[in-house]
Amino acid sequence: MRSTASILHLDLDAFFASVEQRDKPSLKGRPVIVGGVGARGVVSTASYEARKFGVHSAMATREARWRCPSGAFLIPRFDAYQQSSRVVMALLKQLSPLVEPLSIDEAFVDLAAGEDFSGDLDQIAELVRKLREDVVGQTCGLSASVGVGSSKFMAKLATGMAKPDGFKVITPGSELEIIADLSVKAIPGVGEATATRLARIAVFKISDLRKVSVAELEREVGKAAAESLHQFAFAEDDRAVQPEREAKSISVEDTFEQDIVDAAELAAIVERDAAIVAAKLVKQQLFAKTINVKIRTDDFATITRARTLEGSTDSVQRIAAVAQQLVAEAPISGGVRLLGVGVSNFTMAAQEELFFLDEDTNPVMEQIHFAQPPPRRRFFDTWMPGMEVIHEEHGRGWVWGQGAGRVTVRFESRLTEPGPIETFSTQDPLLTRAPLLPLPGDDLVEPDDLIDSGPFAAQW
Ligand code: TTP
Ligand code: MG
Repeated sequence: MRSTASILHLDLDAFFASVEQRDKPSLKGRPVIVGGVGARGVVSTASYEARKFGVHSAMATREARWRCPSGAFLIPRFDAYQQSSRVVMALLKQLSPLVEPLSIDEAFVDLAAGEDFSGDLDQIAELVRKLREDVVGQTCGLSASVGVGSSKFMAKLATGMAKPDGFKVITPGSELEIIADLSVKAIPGVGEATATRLARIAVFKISDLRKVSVAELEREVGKAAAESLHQFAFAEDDRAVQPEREAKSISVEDTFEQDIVDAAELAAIVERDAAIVAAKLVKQQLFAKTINVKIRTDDFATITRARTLEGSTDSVQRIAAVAQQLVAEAPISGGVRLLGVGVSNFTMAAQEELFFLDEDTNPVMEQIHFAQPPPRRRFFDTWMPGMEVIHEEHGRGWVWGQGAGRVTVRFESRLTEPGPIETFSTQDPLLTRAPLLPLPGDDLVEPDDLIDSGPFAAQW
């Protein structure tokens, strides 16, 4: 913990859903659910309006439809999310060279490394006000919640308290009191499994943790975890903000002569790939935070799934375990034609993961491309709800739904008022996919941030 509130944490509000509401004016103020729309789809996120119906990330889309039948269910548009993410990250880099992205919509900033930072609370409030205003302006309307505190732990906690669309500083000196009554699950890396073990020794709140000895904790959670739990309980957290070295990735992939269906065989291939990737990391003296897999199924859908760790690693076992889990959870019904393992989000020092007890609970980012439909498939399979399209006569719009050879499009965009709905044949030659509209903040993004290096780059 530092003496000033110099660590800032930013997280965009209902990110994917907010981008959709921004780009589809008729969805403003309405429940929007972004995610897989197929029978086995999973919700990526829900707008705050949809959350009132109990819909949340990682819920089966089927259940979400049942809970919120009036919701708009849309597939993710990763290129649009990545565009806005880059703009926000560029704004953060204006505050300080030390920016550590945690996921597509979340980052830490070490304000003390920026110019003229005094730690004065009025100065911080003004800086954050301007930042949040710039996020709205440069992304055409997205809102960010921001937390500031004396450590990463405090800053992220503050963001949680500020959500949605808010700002909160945990003032230096108030840390111990603020966290005392929180559940131990507020501590970074503590999930259900650790919480259950702690409950066995009557530790539920952070203040309970302070009363037990490290020795007693050790018996429940092991040595490394016990020590850091104890430190977090006293708000001791000196973790540095670690900027990414470069926006790069390392990956390896194979295409198989015959589709593979056997899960054990897939797991073995993943392990071999993980070893290759880990060796490259070691050679370059890098550690990766994000592990991803790429799978092409027998129907030519390409699925990429990624998970970001609490820490960073170059361990074969760790990479293999996460990648195997990602493959095991992927919606593969038939055989697998191509399989790849990749890592990205590099740091130069290992950031030790504090808790291995828990299952990996960080969100999985999933992207399914239908860009290469198999020749047998008919053209209309590529019209998915939410896609942006252009009709030569009606202009820009987005796919509302399709079925029985018809596709329904609502003609509106970020630049228009809510617009009318028209229906066409799915084979209408005047209807095509639309390119992204530019954002004011595109100019802030350094060309280097756009370099596409390897098959997994530009994932989000
Ligand atoms: P979050 O920041 O966790 O969620 P959010 O931005 O939608 O909502 P809020 O922060 O206001 O609570 O995740 C950022 C994006 O990452 C989210 O919009 C969609 C994606 N995501 C997934 O794809 N799967 C998941 O399980 C989660 C949690 C997020
Ligand atoms: Mg968010």
